[in-house]
Amino acid sequence: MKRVLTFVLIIAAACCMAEKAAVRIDIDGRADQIELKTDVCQNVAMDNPGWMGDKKQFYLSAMSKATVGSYWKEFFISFIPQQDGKVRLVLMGPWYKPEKAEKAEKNLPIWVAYDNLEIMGAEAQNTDFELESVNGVFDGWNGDKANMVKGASDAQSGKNYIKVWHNSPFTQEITVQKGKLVSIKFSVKAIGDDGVIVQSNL
Ligand SMILES: [Ca+2]
Repeated sequence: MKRVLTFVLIIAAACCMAEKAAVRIDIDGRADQIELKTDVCQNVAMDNPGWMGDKKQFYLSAMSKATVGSYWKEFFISFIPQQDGKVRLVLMGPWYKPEKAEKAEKNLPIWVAYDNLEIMGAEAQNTDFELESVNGVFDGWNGDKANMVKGASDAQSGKNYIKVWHNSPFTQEITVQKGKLVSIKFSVKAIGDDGVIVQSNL
């Protein structure tokens, strides 16, 4: 009976995952000890997260206020670095574990797609994911090649974008300046369970 119930719970969790898709972007300034202060955001709440403890002033975490659907939606975040240096931009999905999951169980994938980042006030590369480097990953980015979506008719801009989840992000180091506002406009949509693209915008 218990096995059957567990199976039912797993199926129930899998069916709901695409509906739980949300923006999760972190800005990590710990390596260069760059303090980060949040500024204006749209459709997203961003702060220095308490779970980062005594490093939280070097870290920002942004989550969308509502879930995102299978159509592209635009978001905006901005922050002010308090020192010169590099910060790591981390594009991922929300942390998720079903309420009834055992403590030892790992969090589960909620896949989210990102495209067409417009970054002002910082030096960044290939923010539309249209350029590929010699090692086969989108130029300027670190991430799993399997998370690259190429030649897609449903890209928000161009032909490429990325799909990521909490434990499989795409990241890039961007160069920032003390006191200079950094703003990032970007588009996000949900991807089906298991990272499968279920619906196009066309
Ligand atoms: Ca693109």
